[in-house]
Amino acid sequence: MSSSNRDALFAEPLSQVGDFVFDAKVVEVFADMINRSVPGYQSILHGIGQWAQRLVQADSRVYDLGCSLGAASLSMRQHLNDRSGVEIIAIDNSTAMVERCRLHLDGYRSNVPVQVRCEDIRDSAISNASLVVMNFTLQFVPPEQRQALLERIYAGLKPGGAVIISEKFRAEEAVMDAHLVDLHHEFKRANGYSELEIAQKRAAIEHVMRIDTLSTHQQRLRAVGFSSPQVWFQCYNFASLIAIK
Ligand code: GEK
Repeated sequence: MSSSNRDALFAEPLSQVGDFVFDAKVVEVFADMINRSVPGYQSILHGIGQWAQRLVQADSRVYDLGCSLGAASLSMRQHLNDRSGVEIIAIDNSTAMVERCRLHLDGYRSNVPVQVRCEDIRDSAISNASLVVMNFTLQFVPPEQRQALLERIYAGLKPGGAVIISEKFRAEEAVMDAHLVDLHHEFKRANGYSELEIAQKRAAIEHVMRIDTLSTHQQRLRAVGFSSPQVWFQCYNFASLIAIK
């Protein structure tokens, strides 16, 4: 990776740390940022591909909501070459992300079509879906709007279809939560982030990324109709859940 694609957005002291936005500057460094910040990111992407291989039905749609540069779509596409009539719909509301995502996906050959849309996922139509993925996206939707979004996802899924939700989460117990947060910060330090970068990024993200506990996620999934939401991946305070309709 060239040094210009290395995430140094919070490396210098900022007089005022504004709210984090997914703009062109973030797009430039996004791959490095997410790999060095999210424990297990590559394992989750691989797992999403494996779930797609198991659960995606012929002649159905797959949604990648909050697709960023399309990493989850790419992983799923690699696992779906044998499936007929499948279309992936990748959606993000950052124009900078969507433009780069299209370029990124065009760089790989596949017989599975991917449509990239610039939309707010709270307004997106979801239908004939056999898999809906929100890989670290739901945490950016205002908490009071999360259930309505999941209701629409549930309604748009075919029987046997599934939703995958990966999130940073808050542990129920304060002491345990402090340990997990600290372990995550150790992970970031080990990946080369300074104390200043960790502190400034935390300040920038705290108003835009509002995290739930895992039991809140599971209760919400049950409330909209999913019967047995399951955590299939966890590393520190990052987890991925799957729920089948
Ligand atoms: C990956 N899934 O690499 N509508 C559409 N997009 C949104 C919305 C919204 N309401 N809110 C946030 N986003 C990706 C990583 S990043 C996670 C997902 C992170 C988009 C936002 O623009 C950004 O691209 C993405 O959700 C979140 O597998 O940066 O921590």
